[in-house]
Amino acid sequence: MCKIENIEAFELYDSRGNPTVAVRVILRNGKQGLSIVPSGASTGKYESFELRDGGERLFGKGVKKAVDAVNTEIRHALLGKEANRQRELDTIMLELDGTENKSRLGANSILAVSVALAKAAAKSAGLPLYRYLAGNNKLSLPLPMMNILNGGAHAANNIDIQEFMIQPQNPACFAESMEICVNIYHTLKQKLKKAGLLTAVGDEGGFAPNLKSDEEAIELICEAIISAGYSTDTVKICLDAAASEWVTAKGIYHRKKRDIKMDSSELIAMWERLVKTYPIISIEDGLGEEDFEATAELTRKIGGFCTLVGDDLFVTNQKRLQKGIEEKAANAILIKPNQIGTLTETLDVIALAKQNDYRVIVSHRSGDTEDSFLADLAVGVDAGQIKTGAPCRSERVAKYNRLLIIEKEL
Ligand code: 2PG
Ligand code: MG
Repeated sequence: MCKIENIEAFELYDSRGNPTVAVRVILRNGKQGLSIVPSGASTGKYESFELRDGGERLFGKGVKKAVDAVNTEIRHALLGKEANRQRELDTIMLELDGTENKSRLGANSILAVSVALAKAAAKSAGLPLYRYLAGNNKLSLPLPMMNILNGGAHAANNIDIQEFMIQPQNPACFAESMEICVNIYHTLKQKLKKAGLLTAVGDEGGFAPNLKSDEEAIELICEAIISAGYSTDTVKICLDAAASEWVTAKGIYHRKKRDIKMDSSELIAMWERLVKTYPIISIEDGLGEEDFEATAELTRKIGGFCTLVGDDLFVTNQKRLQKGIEEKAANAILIKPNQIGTLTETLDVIALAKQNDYRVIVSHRSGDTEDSFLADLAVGVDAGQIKTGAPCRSERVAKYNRLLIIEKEL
């Protein structure tokens, strides 16, 4: 029906100008799927392996080896197979790689093939991608967590917290969420300008000014919400601390840009204070990726009313999420397909999260591409939430625009 005629990989570039893997899958019936994979900056230690060339070319970041892996071994193993047998094909690639973390063939090559297969198979079935991914399950448009102020590893400013996001509560539809967030984004820009602060943007399209403190960023956003005509009851704040970037030893944190040293209990106390002071409803990676214990403690303390998201903590990995479930660490998981490396494993970890009442947030990477696969994934798995940057920089807006188009179709 939809036998694979050819698979071709090549090198393209991501939003930071770094090389990345693109794969085109061509079926015998002429249908095609193209996937371009993203890449992180504040990557988790337990993510699957991103294969890069090293050496001098393109600062060592070339992906010719990953491209070769697709064009030789992977292609050879998959040609002639049915593209809609996603689990079977992903398993073939996993076995072919043969390592725990995909370090032989690279999670970047494997994921590009995995997603391109789904795209081609969806076309072959005459279905929009989100519908193909959903099967018979429910579809829904997600609530955005929109990152409008960047710090940490995503900006060269003096802010340690990586992401300051806004999220409308109970919007009528996705288009309304967009409108609200866009109004606040532009209002924040005007505010920064007026205050003589920089309005240049960071890697995810949020503004990246130097401020007196990380808390000032929260205050500015609250003011922007109100100046834009909304209230902090209807638009809330979400943070991604990416605290693994701050870890210097077990339980010891150094917020380098501000030169503030803390231990886990001081950090927990800081988050408790912030959620009591500001309209913050979600904190991602509030503690380091090794610190399940402290994350569980934070969850005990504020998890009843605050979403606590594991990103570097879980790395879209079933085993790590299972550990989190057992230890009651966090109550939500960030889903980044390239942290794990196949679509099948991504869908499996989402299923595990849902079975255990963990909230699901589908996420981009700080180095992303025009590929809007993520939008279809969020709708197709009924994720509930998506995090894909500011309404600025086309690699971010591509996902939001795709969601607007899907909403029209539905
Ligand atoms: C994160 C992500 C995406 P990166 O930490 O959640 O926002 O950043 O892709 O750099 O890991
Ligand atoms: Mg994160």
